[in-house]
Amino acid sequence: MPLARPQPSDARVIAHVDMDCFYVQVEQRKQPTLRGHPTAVVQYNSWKGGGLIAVGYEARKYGVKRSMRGDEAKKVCPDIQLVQVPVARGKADLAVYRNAGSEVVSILSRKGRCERASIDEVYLDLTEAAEAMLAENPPDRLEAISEEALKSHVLGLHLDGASTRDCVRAWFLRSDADHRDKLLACGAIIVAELRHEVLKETEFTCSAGVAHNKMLAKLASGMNKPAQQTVVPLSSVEKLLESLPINKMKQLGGKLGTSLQVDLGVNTVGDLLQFSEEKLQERYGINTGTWLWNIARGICGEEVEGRILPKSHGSGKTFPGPQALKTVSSVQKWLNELCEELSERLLCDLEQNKRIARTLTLHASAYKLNDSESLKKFPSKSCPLRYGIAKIQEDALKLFHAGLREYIGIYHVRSKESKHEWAITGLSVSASKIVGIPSGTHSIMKYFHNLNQTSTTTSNDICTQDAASLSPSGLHLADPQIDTYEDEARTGHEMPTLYPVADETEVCKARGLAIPSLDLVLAIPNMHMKIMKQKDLKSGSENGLVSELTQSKMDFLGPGLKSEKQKKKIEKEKVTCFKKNKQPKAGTTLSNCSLGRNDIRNDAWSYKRDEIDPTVLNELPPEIQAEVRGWLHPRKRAKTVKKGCSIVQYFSSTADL
Ligand code: TTP
Repeated sequence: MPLARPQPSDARVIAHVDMDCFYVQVEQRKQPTLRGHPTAVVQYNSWKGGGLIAVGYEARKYGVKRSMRGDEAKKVCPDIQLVQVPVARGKADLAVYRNAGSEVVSILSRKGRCERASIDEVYLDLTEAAEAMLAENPPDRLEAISEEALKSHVLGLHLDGASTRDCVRAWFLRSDADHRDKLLACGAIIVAELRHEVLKETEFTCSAGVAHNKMLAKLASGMNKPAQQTVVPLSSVEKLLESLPINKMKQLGGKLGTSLQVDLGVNTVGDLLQFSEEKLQERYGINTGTWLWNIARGICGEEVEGRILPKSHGSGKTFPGPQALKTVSSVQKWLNELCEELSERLLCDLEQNKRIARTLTLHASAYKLNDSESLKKFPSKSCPLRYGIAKIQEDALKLFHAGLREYIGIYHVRSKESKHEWAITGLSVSASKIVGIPSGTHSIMKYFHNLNQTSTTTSNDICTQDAASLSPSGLHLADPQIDTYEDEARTGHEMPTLYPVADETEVCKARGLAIPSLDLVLAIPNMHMKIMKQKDLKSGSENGLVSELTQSKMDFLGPGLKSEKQKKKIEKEKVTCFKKNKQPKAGTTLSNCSLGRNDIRNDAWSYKRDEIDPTVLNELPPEIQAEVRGWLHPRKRAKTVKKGCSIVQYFSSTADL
């Protein structure tokens, strides 16, 4: 199906706001003596003066560029002040920049839906605010339009010999203007005001683009920098795109842009107009073809997502040249550092925003020594994220091993001679699929804190067993829990969840089960016992299961439950539970286990059934929903659970995929 075609007549007012040389401004605010001086921020790596990652506008005048190293920058601009990014754990610490970005976002989000697109840029949907202004206080009735708004660059404006300022003023005041232009004029006044507030409250300058869609707004915000804004009336779009080099368009800087140039001779966005939508679809697929056809006409239906918090958290480091990592232990050392930082940020997000992340991903860049195929990319790997520094570190290492096996091949990994066959030049861990914790689950906050304090002491849980099987000498090629990053979007579930992925999932992994709806396992503790029970009875290994579950559970719970007495109690409970269910049928209720009637007992804490987020259940097939609801509310249990539609089958059939 082609993408839904957005209407060019959509009279939306979208702004893209981008902080000017952001890291430099943050450093200049920290050290005001740097203001007005040519300044650049350099990476944490002093080789040749360090790589420049942000160059202030004063330094740009001398020809200093981001691609330079500090030494080179000093040659072209001897007065340049080089400031190193703050360092923590032997790597760049970007917290100060992230926090500064958040300050700006909180101001920009005052007038409409706000999407934080990166550390220093946001999209704003100002349609409602602009409509309201046009209805109540239109520009032609405004006594004075702010100086900042009058400095706007309005694309396609005819100057007619008058001063630019007068022409812009006339454009704002035109009473016969098209409704969409009037809305843009209101949007430009609002954005100028917001930028002024940002300057007043944070001392940061930013630039902006105001247009009818995200694509055009983004394009415009970079056209006049620093501290300026550019407006794109609909009538100027064709001319703007006509001569715009294809690689200036977001998403066309890479392979697609190169293919358009090489294969179709398309050099500007306007050149795309000569191709029919069918032709572009034939060549690049239905969605990409339609997207290209649309952008050639300045059409973009992408919504501004209401999201001021980051979509993911990441921590990474590069190891250029001789710093490349060549042993697993050196990789592990760095992974531990990166995971520690990631864990801190996750806990901070949890505490401040009550959000949890659900997917852990490892990315690495590498090269092979003595191998002609060394262009092969190190595959990114992901798995469900478990909270607690030690667990994140452990899982990240497993993901690394999984990636390494694929990168150099299992036999190479196993052979002793392969010791120095690879070198890692970059490592990063990220946490994504971040969701809010549903209200009414405050106890979870405490739970996470306890888990974090205790999990570092975990030493012999199921996960560790898996790590052994995943070690370079292991032969396990497939790990159902580990996905390639590319598959993440396809396999991920966006359901809210009550709990982080916990050790229970590791039990499933150890058993070779796929867990298609992990959230359900998490949202309804103990249900997994039933699932596992079914599987295990089939394979005739009940005892093994009980002990694995128990061990896993123990580690999940932390030292508070690690006394022998407590261990035995849990062991007994589980055995009782499973003995009572010797031949469980699909649909057997959890009340057969030693659970109370109104509270589902989890050994870490007790909670009310009402705390279970119903949206988790809504994601299941209807028959399964009925069954699960029956478990949660035994008296109201649906009588219509069909044979052959049990949760067990739902899981096991998918597990076979
Ligand atoms: P950008 O917005 O790309 O650039 P900038 O803000 O420095 O300058 P401009 O005014 O031209 O927008 O990047 C934002 C910040 O991200 C930048 O200040 C430093 C950081 N950054 C890196 O650390 N490495 C990079 O490769 C890039 C591109 C940016």
